[in-house]
Amino acid sequence: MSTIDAQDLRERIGRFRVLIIGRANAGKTTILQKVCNTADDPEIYNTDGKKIDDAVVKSSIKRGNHDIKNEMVFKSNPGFVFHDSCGFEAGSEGEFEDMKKFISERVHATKLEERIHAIWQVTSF
Ligand SMILES: Nc1nc2c(ncn2[C@@H]2O[C@H](COP(=O)(O)OP(=O)(O)O)[C@@H](O)[C@H]2O)c(=O)[nH]1
Ligand SMILES: [Mg+2]
Repeated sequence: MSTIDAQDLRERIGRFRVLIIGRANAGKTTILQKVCNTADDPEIYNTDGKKIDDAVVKSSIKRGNHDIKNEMVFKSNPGFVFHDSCGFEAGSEGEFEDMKKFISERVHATKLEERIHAIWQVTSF
């Protein structure tokens, strides 16, 4: 029987990738800031690894536009990558479909560094 060494696994996956889901304003960004022990806004990168300008991020959030494939990274915790989804709201079938597609593509991604390693659902009361 083979065992997988935790250190070896960490090296193989590169960064730990988490999809965070919940409604807009559920407190997703806030809770990620807490776990990353930072008050900074995350940096957003597209799938090509290109940083998206902060002003562009802000204006697309305002328009309710966002791409689940974009990567959120806090400078304080570069070993973690977060994907943001607010696909659980009534009337956002498009977002929900994007989320399902993203999950089905990424849970079994051949490239370990592209795989999502955890899904975190944030509910608010
Ligand atoms: N009362 C309360 N407000 C919170 C909590 N977490 C976040 N907020 C506030 O709710 C708003 C939305 O939070 P945000 O983290 O941006 O939510 P996101 O849209 O899910 O990323 C912000 O004004 C936060 O300050 C919480 O636990 N309690
Ligand atoms: Mg947010």
